Amino acid sequence: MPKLRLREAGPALLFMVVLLTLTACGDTVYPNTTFTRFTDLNSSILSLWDRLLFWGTIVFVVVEAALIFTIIRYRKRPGGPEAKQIHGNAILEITWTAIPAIILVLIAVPTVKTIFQTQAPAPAGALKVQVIGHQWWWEFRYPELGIVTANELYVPVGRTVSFELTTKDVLHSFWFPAMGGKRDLITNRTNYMWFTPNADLGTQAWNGFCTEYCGSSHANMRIRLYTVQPDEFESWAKHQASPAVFNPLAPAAPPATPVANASNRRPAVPAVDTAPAQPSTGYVFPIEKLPAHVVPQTPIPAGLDFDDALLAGGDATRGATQGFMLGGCIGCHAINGVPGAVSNIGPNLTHVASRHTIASGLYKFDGPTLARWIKNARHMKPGVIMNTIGRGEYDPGMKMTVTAGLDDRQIADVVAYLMSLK
Ligand code: HEC
Ligand SMILES: [Cu+2]
Repeated sequence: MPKLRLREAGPALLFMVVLLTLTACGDTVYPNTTFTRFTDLNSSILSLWDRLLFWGTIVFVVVEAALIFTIIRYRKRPGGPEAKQIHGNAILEITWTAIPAIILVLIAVPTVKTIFQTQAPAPAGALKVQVIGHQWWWEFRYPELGIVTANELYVPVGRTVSFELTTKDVLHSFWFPAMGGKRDLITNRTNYMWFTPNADLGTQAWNGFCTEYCGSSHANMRIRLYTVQPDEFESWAKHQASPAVFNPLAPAAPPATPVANASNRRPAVPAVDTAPAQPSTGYVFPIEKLPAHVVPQTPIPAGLDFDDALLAGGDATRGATQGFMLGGCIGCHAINGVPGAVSNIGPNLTHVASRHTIASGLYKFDGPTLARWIKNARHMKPGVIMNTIGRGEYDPGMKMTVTAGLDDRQIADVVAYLMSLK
């Protein structure tokens, strides 16, 4: 085998280094990167990271340079003299012990400081949000505001949000990379985390993820965050705290005016289209402002058919009074203002039509998707507690075909009802 000489290998090595460097270029944006300074939490973590990288780079360059220099300069040459035989060198040994010790102090002090800083209790006046993990979706409660919602989190910019993290079942982990470090949701324990989205962040949408393996749909347990302006948040919050907009099931109240707040009143005309007829009464993050990476791209799985023509004839009143009851939805879903609909086994549906996604960010919120979800949620998202409701559908959880359940027309009614819950 011919001997590889450095002079000959040089150009190839150089080429590889240049190629490696080039991979770092390009105008690719990484929307889910955590290397941002969009919150105080991320800023302090990033500052620490920068410092570690700085010292780490110096150590790497010095050590590698010394290594390469020694290898080349003192390599064995034909006919060269025998190397000098030595034993110990006090100065050298003290130096190479002292320098790492100093570097460790320079790393440890800011690390401990950052840990204390990010673990401290949230500052007074923070907005409290309870995050409850479920297999496989997120419940959000704003206890001071009387809001219970799911999977899409609204926070005002410039104000600290203080999260109280718990889980209904197994371990989960809560992470919006652009906003800061992740934190686990631990069974029988409450964890805390807080961050303040920068006041100049603007009205933007962000992705979040469950980052602790939690079962078959772990990868389908996503979250959206909307950082909005304080007045937008206030408008959203006020509406979210109100009972269902359309409520033919309200207990004995003046007919056709189910909502006490006049600003929320809408005529009791059922929405008959997949496109909701009524404008939203509170602020909702504008759908056209959603960047592509925040819009779910999951296709409906094959073999789940629904006659979309039926959606145009969906009757919201019938959906509320019949389908929603016959389908057993009331056993798992809360709708504020509907008697008996108080369960939190599934997401709170009071204002479900103000969300842009369903099933924990897995699918777009629209009529055809909702219809298929109701028909066979377990076919669309493996393992979900929500049973298959479409008559004649195979329920992959129960391993049997649904014989009771709802037919497509009844499902279209329920979809019309859900679409009216702005
Ligand atoms: C056995 C309990 C159960 C029943 C019954 C049930 N659901 Fe669900 N539903 C769930 C669970 C759990 C989820 C969350 C699934 C996930 O994303 O992992 C869910 C999710 C949903 C969603 C998506 C909500 C969101 O914001 O992501 C809609 C809409 C929905 N259900 C409607 C209905 C309707 C309509 C019925 C009745 C026809 C119904 N559900 C019956 C448990 C149930
Ligand atoms: Cu999870």
